[in-house]
Amino acid sequence: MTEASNTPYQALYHTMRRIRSFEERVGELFVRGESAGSMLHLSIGEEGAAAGVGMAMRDGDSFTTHHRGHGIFLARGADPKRMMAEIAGKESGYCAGKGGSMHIADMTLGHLGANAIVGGGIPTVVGAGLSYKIRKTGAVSVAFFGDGAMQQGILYESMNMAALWDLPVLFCCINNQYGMGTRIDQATRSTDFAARARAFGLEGAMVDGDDVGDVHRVAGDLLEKARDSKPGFLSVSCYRFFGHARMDKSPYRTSDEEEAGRKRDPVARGRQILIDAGMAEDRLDALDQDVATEMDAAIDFAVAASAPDNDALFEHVFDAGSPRPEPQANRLDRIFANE
Ligand SMILES: Cc1ncc(C[n+]2csc(CCOP(=O)(O)OP(=O)(O)O)c2C)c(N)n1
Ligand SMILES: [Mg+2]
Repeated sequence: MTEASNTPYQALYHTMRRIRSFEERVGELFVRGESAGSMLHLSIGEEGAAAGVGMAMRDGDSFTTHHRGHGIFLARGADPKRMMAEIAGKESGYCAGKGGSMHIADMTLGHLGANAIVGGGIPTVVGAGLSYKIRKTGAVSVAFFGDGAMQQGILYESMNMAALWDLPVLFCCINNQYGMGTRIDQATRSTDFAARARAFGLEGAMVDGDDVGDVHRVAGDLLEKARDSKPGFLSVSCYRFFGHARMDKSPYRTSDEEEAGRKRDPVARGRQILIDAGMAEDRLDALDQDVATEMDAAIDFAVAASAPDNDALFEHVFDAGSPRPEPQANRLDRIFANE
């Protein structure tokens, strides 16, 4: 049990396990040649951040994510089948296959959009927060981003405005120690990110992402303050287990470092905490098996789903009635048919 809300620890563990299993199958989707593109950024190792913060949020809260956002969306209630279908570029995906891994959005679940531009999703939550404040909805908007965004000016403009206008906003940095191949200490002289946030007048905290209970408690406190017009900043420290994206074998890291980093495993630690608290291992095994079955069904669904029609490509992109370009695929079909 954590202090900030009554989410049981088992539910936090379950969400982390679902994220881990989902991401493993995203990797599989890619190897099977079924993903839409190769730029798949897995959040394995970061489950404590996604589950801890995501589950401390409430219905009606909103969020944006960076390019490594699958786990955050799952923690906020995403259907893994529709997510996997989106990553496979299929019609039944959240954005009809047009967004893919890095541009998933769903307004009904408060997902205001994943964004591939480092820091790009951050100012959106300031706008959302301003709207909640004016309309007195009681909701909070959370920006999730990586440590790479800590060196982006857009973050500081957004933090300044949120603090100045007392907006119900939380800035959440998932510090996985790397921005692509650059380790954080090669990108900045100061890694005390909370101090930077405090300098802007925000509540600021840093927490270890290995312990999902801690993340959940600290995030819950900051979210309640944000709801009360005291915007905040939380940095969650963790280790990116694998390369930046699926094609990256991390030649810039030693195997010793990776071995040590992967010991910072929030899922393994969560399991051990439940065992220590008296949960039987066979119950945990059964829970893990249920999750595996759920995620197997998600990948099966995505692989079997149909691709969108070529003609659907420009739907929701161009105004209805305006002339649309011809899809390249239609043009190629015509050329090959004439050969
Ligand atoms: C403005 C901008 N600059 C550079 C890039 C290229 N790029 C994509 S991801 C990335 C690293 C991001 O690192 P971080 O924010 O720590 O997120 P992580 O990948 O570690 O989750 C970079 C530099 C980009 N997408 N946008
Ligand atoms: Mg990073």
